[in-house]
Amino acid sequence: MAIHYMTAGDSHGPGLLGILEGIPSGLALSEEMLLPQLMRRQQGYGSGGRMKIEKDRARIMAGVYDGLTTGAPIGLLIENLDFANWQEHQPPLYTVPRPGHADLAGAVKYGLSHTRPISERASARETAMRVAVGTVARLLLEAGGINIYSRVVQIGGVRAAGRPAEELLNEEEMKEIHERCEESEVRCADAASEAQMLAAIDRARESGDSLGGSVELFAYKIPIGLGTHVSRDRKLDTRLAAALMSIPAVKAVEIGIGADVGMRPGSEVHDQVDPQQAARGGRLTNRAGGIEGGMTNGMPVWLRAHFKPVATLQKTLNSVDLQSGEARRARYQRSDVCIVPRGSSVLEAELAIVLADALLDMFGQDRLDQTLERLAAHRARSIVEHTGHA
Ligand code: EPS
Repeated sequence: MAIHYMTAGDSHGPGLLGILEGIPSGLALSEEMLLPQLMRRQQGYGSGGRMKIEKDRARIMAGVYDGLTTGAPIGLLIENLDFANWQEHQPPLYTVPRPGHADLAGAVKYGLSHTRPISERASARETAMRVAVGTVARLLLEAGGINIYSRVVQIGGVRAAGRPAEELLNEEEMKEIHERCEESEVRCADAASEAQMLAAIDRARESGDSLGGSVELFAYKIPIGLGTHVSRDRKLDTRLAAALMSIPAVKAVEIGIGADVGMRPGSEVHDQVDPQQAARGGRLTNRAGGIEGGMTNGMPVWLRAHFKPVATLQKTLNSVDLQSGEARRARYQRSDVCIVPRGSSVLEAELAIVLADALLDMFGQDRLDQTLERLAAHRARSIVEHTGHA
């Protein structure tokens, strides 16, 4: 597969490191271009006090010359501003793991009598670097005319009203929905649902609880054939599910109508082909989420991801002291009540990485101008022009 990336860094350490390999030469890239997405990740109703401390900015350490990528690995660095606050008073060493977090299994696995090294690395702080890396992938996709959008569709028990994702075939309509989401503190396009979501987060905060929820992701102008049916690890579904499930707190991913496929007959699941609708990708419906047989089919790609509530609750849960083995309540210091609104920018970043990866697999990854030429030529061919060679 064409690109891969790795991060290093702890939540309260000096900073986060990222290395992204495989981006072609010739993509315009600057620190300013990474900022808007990093800022989006820091916003959202239900965020904790830490987001008032951090002002995420990624420094470009390698892989860019004269404002253009060189084809070499791109090195990024985000400083943790909170690091300075812990220099005199180190945070306490917690010995009681939080249910729902990596604390307990990590302490047992790595032989630790306290959870700090585990909670530092399992922290969602790492997602700041994912967004920086994902923004590079996103800029590459945008150079090919491919844009990514998202909307929050559920927070706790509140499900948003609005057009079902399978009907959102038109990018202009999606743009409007996305813009309304950008104005909303919970990234929900429907005003009545938004008010209910805000109230649900307030109630959770007042009762010392936390809330999860669901986000829908969309990508338009996707060429036919990204991914492949030939091998399990190269199928696009495999790569999307793995990438989104790797985000902390994501517990389920659906592609297209997802779990609903088991409830509808085949005639109401599969998207019939209509050659007259070539301009709309050849289909009138998009229940498959733009992916069939591990490949994109030319329709918009859409997915749904589900976040669990954050594991750090003011209303602490029953646990065990790692040093005494006695029953104890989990610790609480500060936390987000709901990360779903800002989690959408992390989902978008991982979606961008997978789509950029598959795009470069198919159209080459040496230099961007060649990649885009091949993409344009592919798009210009009709189905018969593509298939008529053999
Ligand atoms: C996190 C706990 C909180 C979050 C953090 C993830 O940090 P702290 O313990 O410093 O209050 O704010 O997320 C971020 C720092 C971030 O940048 O998103 C956790 O335990 O996962």
